Amino acid sequence: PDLTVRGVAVHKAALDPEAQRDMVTALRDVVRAAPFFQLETRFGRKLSVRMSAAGAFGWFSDRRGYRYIDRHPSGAPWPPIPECVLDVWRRYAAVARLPECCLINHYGEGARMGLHQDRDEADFRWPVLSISLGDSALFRLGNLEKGGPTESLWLESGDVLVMGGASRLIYHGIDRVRAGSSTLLDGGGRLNLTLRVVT
Ligand code: MD3
Ligand code: FE
Repeated sequence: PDLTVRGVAVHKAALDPEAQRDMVTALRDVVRAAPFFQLETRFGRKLSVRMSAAGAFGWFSDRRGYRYIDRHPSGAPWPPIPECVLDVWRRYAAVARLPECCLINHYGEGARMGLHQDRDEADFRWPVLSISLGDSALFRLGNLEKGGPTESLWLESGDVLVMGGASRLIYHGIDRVRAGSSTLLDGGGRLNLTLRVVT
């Protein structure tokens, strides 16, 4: 990796502009079959990030809590994870299993994601991989427990992060997105793909 922050491997510009455009093209088909939706937290607040997913599972949240579901809220099965996305997993995660969930987060103007852990998966020994596309975002890394000092870094279009080992359970979030910093996406904003082994 180009740098490692609190155990998170950061691969800057892992995807060149052409690979980024190809991925956006593939994601357009995914989102046509599985349109973005806005989830509610268990406290009845709407998340500012719009979500969809590809793969065997998508992630869902409502007043009953957080969980993985095997269908889009419309009832349709999730589309398969595009091959170009799986290729990034094969190259940078390089583990025996393929991801079962490709969560697709879209950040429009003002969207953010509070500090949280990813812990709805069955086995934390599998890494999590993230791909950033579009506008740059200020990413914050905390600790294995709530509180304590944090470190921030800007994620740019084409960057790939791999969270393995101890960093798999670190608190993390997105503080803000720099609107207009990229022309990759037609409507602007930022897309983040988070790939996870779920079962
Ligand atoms: C560090 N997404 O979907 S990606 C998420 O940019 C999520 O949309 C953010 O956090 C986003 O759960 C951050 C980077 C990321 C993803 C998973 C992690 C960092 C992580 C899991 C453990 C530690
Ligand atoms: Fe997360």
